[in-house]
Amino acid sequence: MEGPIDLRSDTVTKPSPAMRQAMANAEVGDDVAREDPTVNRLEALCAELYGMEASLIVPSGSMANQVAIKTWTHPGDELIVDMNAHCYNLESAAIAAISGVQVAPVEGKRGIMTPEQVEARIRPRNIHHGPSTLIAIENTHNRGGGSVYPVENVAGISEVARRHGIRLHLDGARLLNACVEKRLRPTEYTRYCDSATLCFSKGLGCPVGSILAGPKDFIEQARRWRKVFGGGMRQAGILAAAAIYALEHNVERLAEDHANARLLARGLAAIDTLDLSPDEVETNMVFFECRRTGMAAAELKQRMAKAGVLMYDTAPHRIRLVTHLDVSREQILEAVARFKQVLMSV
Ligand code: TLP
Repeated sequence: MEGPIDLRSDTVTKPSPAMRQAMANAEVGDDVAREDPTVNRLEALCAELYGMEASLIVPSGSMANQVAIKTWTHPGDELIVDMNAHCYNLESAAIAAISGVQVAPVEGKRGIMTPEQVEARIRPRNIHHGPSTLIAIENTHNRGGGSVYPVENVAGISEVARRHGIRLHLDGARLLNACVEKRLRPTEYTRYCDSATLCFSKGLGCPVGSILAGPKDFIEQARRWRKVFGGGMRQAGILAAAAIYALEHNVERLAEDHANARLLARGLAAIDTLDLSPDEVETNMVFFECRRTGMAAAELKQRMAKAGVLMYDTAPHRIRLVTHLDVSREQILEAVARFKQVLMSV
């Protein structure tokens, strides 16, 4: 087996020869002038996929979320999110730095908030408070363990949002993982949301690119903020071609990543000193606690790297492993075997 088994993230996937071919063949133009036919095709396709009026290509999932937050809010507003949300924890404090918005965090269960929890965080409209103007949910939820939002929760949160005149944004970086797992169309989630994202450079295997979808006038304003952020791209059709290729070829196969994650979780759960419940693995992420190995997560990560298995530590005793299209079932079994070797030699 060549090279390390890279389970750090599905962001590490590399474009396949066929995807590169699609990129090489892309018809391109200047997308800032809206003249790139392949970008225009991707944006139309994604608007349709999400059942929304329009969509906008951006370089990253972080930019998709932050452009959405900037477009929906004003400085001094409040955004209600789960306390472990990516947009709040892992986007370099952009909510504060770029939008001047304060976060009202909710303690969700595996990243999933209930409508009641969200409603309890909505500020009364008076001089002492910044208005709650936006709610953001994440599906699948990264730090929640790759958890899938139940449609009832999304519907309930949307009902609360509408009743209070608040917008609902969906960080759908991995929405297609949720859809493939639950056999749902994306619109069964997005119909409840005012805006939603999708990332192509995660499980879908593209080198760069995300999409932000929403109503036409929102996307027009978002297009301006994208330019302000420095995200206006020129011959981006090369990237859009990869995304179109991924939508055509790499969606259904996400089920293989989920099966591999379950296999990995069962293998790791059989190791006495690792704490995890395979039942909690819903999509392509596996988290475990390593306290009983006697090692901090950073040390275990280093030892495993030496043994040729890469992963991220996400807390002092917590490790995350992610399956994706560049790791095979065989490599998953090999990774479990290497965990056993490393932990037996401690
Ligand atoms: N997540 C990355 C890292 O930032 C942790 C990963 O390896 O999982 N939303 C969600 C739910 C994400 O998981 C990520 C990336 C993003 C947004 C941001 O996407 P990028 O990295 O393209 O800015």
